[in-house]
Amino acid sequence: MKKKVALIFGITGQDGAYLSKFLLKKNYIVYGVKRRSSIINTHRIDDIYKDINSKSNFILFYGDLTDTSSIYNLIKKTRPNEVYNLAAQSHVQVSFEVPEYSAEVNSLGALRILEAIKNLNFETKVKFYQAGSSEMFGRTKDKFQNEKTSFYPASPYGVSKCFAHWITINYREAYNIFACNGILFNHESPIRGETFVTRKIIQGLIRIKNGNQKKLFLGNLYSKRDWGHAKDYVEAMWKMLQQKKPGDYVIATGKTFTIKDFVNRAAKKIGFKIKWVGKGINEKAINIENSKILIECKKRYFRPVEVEFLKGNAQKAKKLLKWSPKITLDNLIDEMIDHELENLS
Ligand code: NAP
Ligand code: G4F
Repeated sequence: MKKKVALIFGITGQDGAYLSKFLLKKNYIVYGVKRRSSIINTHRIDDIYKDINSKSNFILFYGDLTDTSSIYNLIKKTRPNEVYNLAAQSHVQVSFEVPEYSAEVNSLGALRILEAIKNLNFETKVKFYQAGSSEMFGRTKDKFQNEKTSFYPASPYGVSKCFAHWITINYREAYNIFACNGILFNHESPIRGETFVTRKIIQGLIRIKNGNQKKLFLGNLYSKRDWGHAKDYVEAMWKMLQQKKPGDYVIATGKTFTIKDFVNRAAKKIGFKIKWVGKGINEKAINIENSKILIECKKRYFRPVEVEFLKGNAQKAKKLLKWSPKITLDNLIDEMIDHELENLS
């Protein structure tokens, strides 16, 4: 049987790496789009090249979501059955500093891919996955967010993802493209970017434990996030594209925790006994064993507007995709700690 072909934008990112491995196991040919950078940026997928069985089905090309011709040429050249748009300026706080660039990549990038799929008009329909985000719910007051919850984005990133979401629906309805939006809640892993809060906390605490860092500086400790594992979430992306009809799906665990809860769990597992003192920007975590400050809050890590509360309801995915998360928050934290310790040794 002819192998299916997937083209992944954002292959060098966290989800790109997990999705590549997932699809290669399913016997796909995986083409990935990486952007040019001044240092090698493929560390998350380098292990695929070391695996002799995967190597020949895994090919990378240069391209960029800000470059229409590269997108068009790559889709034309690779003739994919499935296109996954995982590429983005994905950091919410950074999007306040580079709002125009964030919109250029996250909003217009999705449009450029859809335009290429529409104009190339291959005989075999190309299926399209758009990486949407729970950030689109932003300042919602709903206690659980599902596919019917109204968007109220609270950052240039969130707004840019709303455009991508709606343009995906628009191209599905206007041009009958098999296009799906995943509305994914936060998902983490040992290869999560180092400036996202979960990885930052675990890396920081382990460095302090080993005497390589003095303190960890954080921002808002009281926002709540619904954290899952990237490995579970890429499976949901694939499942969306295997359905008879295209649709939009919330992917979440349905559980929510504060940043402080996450710190407490991670600190305990790493072997710290901590107590919290002070309030607001002056709140600190103290290491009980030596009375030293372990964590402090810093103004620069607070956002101009915060998404205070995210908790997803993934009942639709459970029912139609037969998807539910397998990895718990505690298992995720254990895996992230083990990975960090392994890296150090
Ligand atoms: P990530 O680790 O930040 O990866 C983003 C990827 O996009 C990287 O490969 C990056 O390349 C690439 N990229 C950035 N700008 C690009 C451009 N102009 N042209 C081409 N590629 C570009 O993000 P992730 O956590 O894997 O998330 C994947 C997608 O899901 C993103 O769209 C994100 O916004 C969305 N999402 C993530 C979460 C989450 O919790 N992880 C939740 C909801 C939605 P470099 O490696 O060169 O930087
Ligand atoms: O880890 P974060 O930066 O993730 P955030 O903002 O929720 O965005 C991530 O998840 C979205 C899905 O909802 C994705 F679409 C997006 O691409 C990205 O993957 O921050 C989580 C929370 C925030 O409330 C933030 O204010 O942690 C708080 N926080 C507190 N101190 C911090 C810090 N966040 C970061 N990055 N760094 C801090 O020092």
